[in-house]
Amino acid sequence: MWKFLIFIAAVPTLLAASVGSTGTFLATISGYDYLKVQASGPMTATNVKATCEAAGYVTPCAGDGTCKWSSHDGCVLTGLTKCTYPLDDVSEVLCGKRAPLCRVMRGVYIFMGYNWRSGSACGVDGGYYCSTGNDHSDKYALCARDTDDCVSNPCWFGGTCVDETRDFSCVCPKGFSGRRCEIVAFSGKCYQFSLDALSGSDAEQTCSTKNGHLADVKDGQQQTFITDGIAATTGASSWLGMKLKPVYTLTYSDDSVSQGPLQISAAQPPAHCDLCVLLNSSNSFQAEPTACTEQHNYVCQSDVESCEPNVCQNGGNCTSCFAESVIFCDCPDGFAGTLCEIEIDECDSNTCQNGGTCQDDVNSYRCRCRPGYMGDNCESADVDWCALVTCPFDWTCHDYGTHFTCKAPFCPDGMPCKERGGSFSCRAD
Ligand SMILES: [Ca+2]
Ligand SMILES: [Ca+2]
Repeated sequence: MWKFLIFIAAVPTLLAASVGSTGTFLATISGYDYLKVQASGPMTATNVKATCEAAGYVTPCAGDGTCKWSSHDGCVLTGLTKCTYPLDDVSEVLCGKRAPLCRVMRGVYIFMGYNWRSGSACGVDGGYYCSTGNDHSDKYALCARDTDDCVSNPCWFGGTCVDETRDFSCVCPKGFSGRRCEIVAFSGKCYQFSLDALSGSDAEQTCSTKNGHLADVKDGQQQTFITDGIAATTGASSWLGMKLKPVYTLTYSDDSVSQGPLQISAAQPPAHCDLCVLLNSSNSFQAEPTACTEQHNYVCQSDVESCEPNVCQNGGNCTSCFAESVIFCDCPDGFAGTLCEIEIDECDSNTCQNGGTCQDDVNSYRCRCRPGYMGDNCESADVDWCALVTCPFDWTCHDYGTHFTCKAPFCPDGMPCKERGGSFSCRAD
């Protein structure tokens, strides 16, 4: 038992070492971390590459795809740009200087393909740059690893972030959509919380190109939803689709006069003719009249409509918003996925116990139990009741799984013979 536990505990340590905790971190440049890793043997291109790969990293190419020394197999175009002095991209971020002037870069060699100076790597060494790697041993290899793009928690509303190469994607909860799960259906409307800040009129324009408009607030529930939504995403002040007309009449985006619950904060409105309405983050998201020329985040709103055609599979109910740029599929029980394309495997979670086999069905499962077990999940022992009792006279025992009865030929139909306190009688209950 202890050996088993110790083995399990050791695995994460070994894994961590092989997928990139070795070396010294140097800098992060456009989605890649750069590290220097101790090498052993002559600083050839082959050795630099082998050192990076053994540490679980990739081998960055010197320069971009047009660079003569990058046009070889074996390296990854990570975004370095300086072909002739390929270590300068890193040193400039690290030290603000070229590589020979940056102490941490001393002895660092970069892969140059297999044809530069007989397969050498290029390094900063002994006052030379590029120093010929074939003539030096046991220095450092420049390696790179894709950064974790999920570190900043880019997915909103509980979306799950998936790290990708220089990018991320979000798996959104049901009822949410968009690159960062920023589009939400609520009470017959769709809302999109913006990722950027624009002037009031530009924000209005952006919403209308998506066949929507800046969000109005027409009831208290909607106001709470929008305020909570902003707080859960950007947390930034956001434009609403309402205007304050002289003399302080609040109107909706269709120019009708507001009847809703939105109260403009008591703060004195600034003296502008053109006043937009902002939910101010620094004032508990109270509505405030603000010059439309200011740049703020915003919330777009669109009606929820049915889809034409229905692209949801397996009988899913399809709704769309923002001119069908967003599709929501409401899946029947037992189905999942953006388009209800996944038939959920109810056997996935080891539902059948005691070695029972599971058969998946639509929104259900069945367990086939091994001999000696019973129950929906084979969770209970199948007691052989008839082996435990002796029925009196020539009555026969019937095992019903959870109970037994002794049946006598002379009990009337529907009245089995039952035991109570050691004596038997025909009873209907
Ligand atoms: Ca990444
Ligand atoms: Ca199923």
